[in-house]
Amino acid sequence: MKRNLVYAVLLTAMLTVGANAGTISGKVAGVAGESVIYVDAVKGKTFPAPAEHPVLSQKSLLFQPHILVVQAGATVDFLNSDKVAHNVFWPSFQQGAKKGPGENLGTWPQGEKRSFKFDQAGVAALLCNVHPEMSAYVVVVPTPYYAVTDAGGNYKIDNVPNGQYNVVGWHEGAKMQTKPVAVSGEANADFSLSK
Ligand SMILES: [Cu+2]
Repeated sequence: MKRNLVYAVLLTAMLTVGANAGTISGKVAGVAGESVIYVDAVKGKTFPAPAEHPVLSQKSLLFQPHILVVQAGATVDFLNSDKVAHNVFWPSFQQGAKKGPGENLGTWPQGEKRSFKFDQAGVAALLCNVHPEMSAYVVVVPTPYYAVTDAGGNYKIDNVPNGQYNVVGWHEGAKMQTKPVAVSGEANADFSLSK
């Protein structure tokens, strides 16, 4: 009898946890290639900086990946995997409509890396001053609730606490778009992005 009661309490607790979070999914139209969709803020919550260092390589004369999404506070390792020297710089750091100063991390040879901590949300458009055709983006998002679209433009963000949010759609060639989304179970937000 006592044991059944414990099970009942546990089951209720598990169901309650599940019911307090949902998903945001949808489709991004109007653009080709990856878009980044993220929850802009969660009221009353701050998120600790992730401990792991995502890697953005310079490999085969490309930045890989082309779009790296990290949470604010993350340190990114820029690793040169080519036989030639590469440079990494970004002329500015875009935060919404505001343009902050950029950075130049310098130029370094094969096998070496430089690290940079992205404290604030925003977008760094990376360039290499040795190879003008190289370009990439570090998209620094303010919450752990983000996703990158698949080849069909679809995305899904899991485990979003129930609540009311602004969800942002970003694409390298388009204007950012923000949509209000209410999460209570499964929520949908489609975007149509353009220049
Ligand atoms: Cu280069």
